[in-house]
Amino acid sequence: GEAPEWWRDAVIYQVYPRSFADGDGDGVGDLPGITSKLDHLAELGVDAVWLSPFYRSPQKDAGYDVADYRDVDPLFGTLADFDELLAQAHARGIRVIVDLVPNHTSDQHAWFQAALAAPEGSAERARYVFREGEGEHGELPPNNWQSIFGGPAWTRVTAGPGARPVTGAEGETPGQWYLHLFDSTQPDLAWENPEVREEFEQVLRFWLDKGVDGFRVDVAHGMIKADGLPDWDGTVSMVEGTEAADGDEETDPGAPEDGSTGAGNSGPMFDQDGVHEIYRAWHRVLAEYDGDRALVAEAWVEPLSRLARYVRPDEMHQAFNFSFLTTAWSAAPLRTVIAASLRANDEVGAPTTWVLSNHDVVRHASRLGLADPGLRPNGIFAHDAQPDEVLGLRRARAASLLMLGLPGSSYLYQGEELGLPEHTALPDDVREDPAFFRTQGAEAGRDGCRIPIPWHADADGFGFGPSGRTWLPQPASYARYAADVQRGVEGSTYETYRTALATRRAERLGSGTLAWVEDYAGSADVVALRNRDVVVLANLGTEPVVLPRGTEVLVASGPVLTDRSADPQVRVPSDTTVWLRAR
Ligand code: TEU
Repeated sequence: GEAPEWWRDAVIYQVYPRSFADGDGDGVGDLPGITSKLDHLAELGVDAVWLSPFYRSPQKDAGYDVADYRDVDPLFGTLADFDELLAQAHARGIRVIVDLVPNHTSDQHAWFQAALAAPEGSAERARYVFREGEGEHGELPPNNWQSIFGGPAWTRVTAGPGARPVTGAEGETPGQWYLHLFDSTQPDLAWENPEVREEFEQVLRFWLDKGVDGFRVDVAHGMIKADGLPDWDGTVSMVEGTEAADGDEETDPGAPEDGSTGAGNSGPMFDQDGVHEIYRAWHRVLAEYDGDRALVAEAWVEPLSRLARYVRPDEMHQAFNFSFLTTAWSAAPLRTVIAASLRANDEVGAPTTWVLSNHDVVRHASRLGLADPGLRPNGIFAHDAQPDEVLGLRRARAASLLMLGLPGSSYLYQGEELGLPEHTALPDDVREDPAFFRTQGAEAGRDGCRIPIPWHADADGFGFGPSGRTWLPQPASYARYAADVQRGVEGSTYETYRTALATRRAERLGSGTLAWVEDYAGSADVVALRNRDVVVLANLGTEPVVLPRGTEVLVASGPVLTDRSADPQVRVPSDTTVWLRAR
């Protein structure tokens, strides 16, 4: 291709199709809606988009429950709509990455339906993880694993061919159990089975032949489970949080040198050595195609040196750095995690892949506005406190400008370029996330970060689509964040992102190298680094940082203060990041 290994320094924008733009007026976003907004993305200046799943699906987990990997769900359009989106994106120089969900299928997938129809021990059942139960009558699940959405990771079905989930009805004969690390409608595939491997290679080829530029691989640290499926007493639930989540301790000043934050999943269901063989095979499939197609791992693995195994030269190309996402808004831990990421990735020759928000976590504009300065690990999935919206936005812009100034690739989540906060007041009866229904926790569930995008402040549904309908209600405050009230307005969040992306490209920051700058501020609460000819300085302290006279500010995440003298002195306020011309 004309841009070799384009992904190394790319800015990639996550589109969550059901909430980006609605083309047909049913209140749910769709592929034609995305196509109609490609000019917004071109103007913003991103290199690529990653599309969350749009495949045929009963939508029990918003499309992460795939019933047919080779077709578009009618909710989102048709395969022809996809081809049009791809062509229109490519015409604008925007690459397209699609989501691959290999850990599990939908229970409506033809394979799972065939597995239920077939007897125990059949080839159809062997594509999934069916097991006999424990206890005298198999009445206990095969092991003690819990689902990430809460509750047991096993569901029992009736005995023999034509099985259905056991309901406890009269005359039912209970039989085997099947494994699901997520919802019971998301049965885990058996990746030891060569048939499963072959099928997914064909799925990769189907989309590669269409011309996609890569895949985001869902739960890339799942798939292979430890031999014998041993019991495990650790916590995997995304909503109950980890032990550290329960305490009120402040951010640990002695945070581990390896940058770990508690974001990693461990246990016999995650990060098993066997997954790497799968990625080596996929790497070879992608390498048969031109244009440097890429694989990005969604792997909640720590420490960063362990995560780097996913991006060895013959495996994936990128892996989201969730340790960075979960780091508190505090200078010392940020410096530590940045250094640890770059170190671990340099060792394998891979770029670090930064991200601050996605469709699974509380938007960073709200997360960083929580009173507790040391982000509780479960604050990324759910929170019960009311975030300070002004403080949150200020910090979010500062955090984003810090991220975009780092070498490597960065992912943006739709709406963060508008500064959107989380919807923290969704009524329970409109929520759709299965993670919420299984736990009924206050503010648990991920719907609040999946609200339809406000395009026009004055239109019904803030211009999400032609009918004004939106599948989730938007907070009234979204009028302030609509794209049309920010476009062309100096200092708006949108224009700040746009300037940052243009400057990042002009200065080639994505392919630069980092050197820490010690002398700029002398404050322990400042993160300052040099990348090529730019100094990135984030002030996380409470006092303004005064810059040497004559310093040229290239981009600022918020207003900077200048005195009235002839040779004005710039002061960088609290919770602000600036990019400066290095001298
Ligand atoms: O997410 C995997 C997932 O749930 C992690 O974010 C999880 O929360 C973490 O490992 C807990 O520590 C992916 C998708 O992004 C998500 O939307 C899906 O619900 C999930 O897989 C199932 O496909």
